Amino acid sequence: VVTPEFTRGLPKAELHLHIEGTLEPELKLKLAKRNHVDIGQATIEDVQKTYNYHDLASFLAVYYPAMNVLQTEEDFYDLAWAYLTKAAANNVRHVELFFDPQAHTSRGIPFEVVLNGLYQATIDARALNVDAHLIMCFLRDFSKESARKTLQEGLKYRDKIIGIGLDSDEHNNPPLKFARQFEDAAAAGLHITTHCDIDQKDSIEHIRQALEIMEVERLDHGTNIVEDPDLVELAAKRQVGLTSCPLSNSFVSPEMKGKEVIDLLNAGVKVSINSDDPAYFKGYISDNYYALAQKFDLSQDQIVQLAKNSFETSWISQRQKQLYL
Ligand code: ES4
Ligand code: ZN
Repeated sequence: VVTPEFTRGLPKAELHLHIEGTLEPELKLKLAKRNHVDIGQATIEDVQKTYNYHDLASFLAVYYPAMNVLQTEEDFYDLAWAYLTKAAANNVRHVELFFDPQAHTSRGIPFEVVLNGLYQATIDARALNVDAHLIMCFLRDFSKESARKTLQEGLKYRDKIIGIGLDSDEHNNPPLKFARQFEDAAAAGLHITTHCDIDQKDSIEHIRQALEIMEVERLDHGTNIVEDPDLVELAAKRQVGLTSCPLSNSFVSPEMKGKEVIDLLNAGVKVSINSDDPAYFKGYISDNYYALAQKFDLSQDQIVQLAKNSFETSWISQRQKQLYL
């Protein structure tokens, strides 16, 4: 049987984690005080009371304003360090974490303040036996001109970034809007992935664009792909990684897309389990594995396969992968 101890002890990679989504109420209050930012909440209970969301838009409306407390390089370091110590405690050996530069540059925080703080934490994480890397995301509800400028900034720090992602509000913001920026990023040797959030208006069309036209290496969420057998076959053939996040899904879909995850496992698609925004969705990565195992009665073998998939679809070298597999 699958126990919480089993899901915690299993060596795993985390591939879908927004570092801003790891901001716990306690650190939020501490940084608000340190930076003299009035967030309108004084206690942990006050903060938690604002956590009302039932869809992507209502979640993002809580999520972005909270980032105002992040001001200095030290703040970004502290945020990432807090997550990385939790990752180590969950036996996460490898993490590729998302950050949203535009969520900070758009409110006057310099790009390098964000990057330097986060990057230093990834260096220091080696002491925790966690191999950590940064994926820079474009906010898809911002213009492609803004994404172009953000990519230009990011390329100044090419060696500190492993890849490019696409997140935020998907409604009327298809992956193809950023085809040019993804092409340029790939040409610079960056890996590429995109969110295809669950049950969006044009889920299948967005997944199709991402796989057939932009040739991304992973889909973040992406589990609606089961509605199109041809796309499932393509994802299996190309070994595309699908990064599913059960507890995040549970806020908008009671079955957490568990049936889809099992179908994808059975179809040979490299699906993995991740935590998305753990401070907001009530659980870190081991909790996500456990919640899914409980609800769908998964076997230890299925859990091990999901963890294997996380290493296989990670962006570490082939030689490094063999250490884990
Ligand atoms: C996100 Cl669940 C989700 N979807 C899209 N963008 C995001 N950013 C943080 N969490
Ligand atoms: Zn996400």
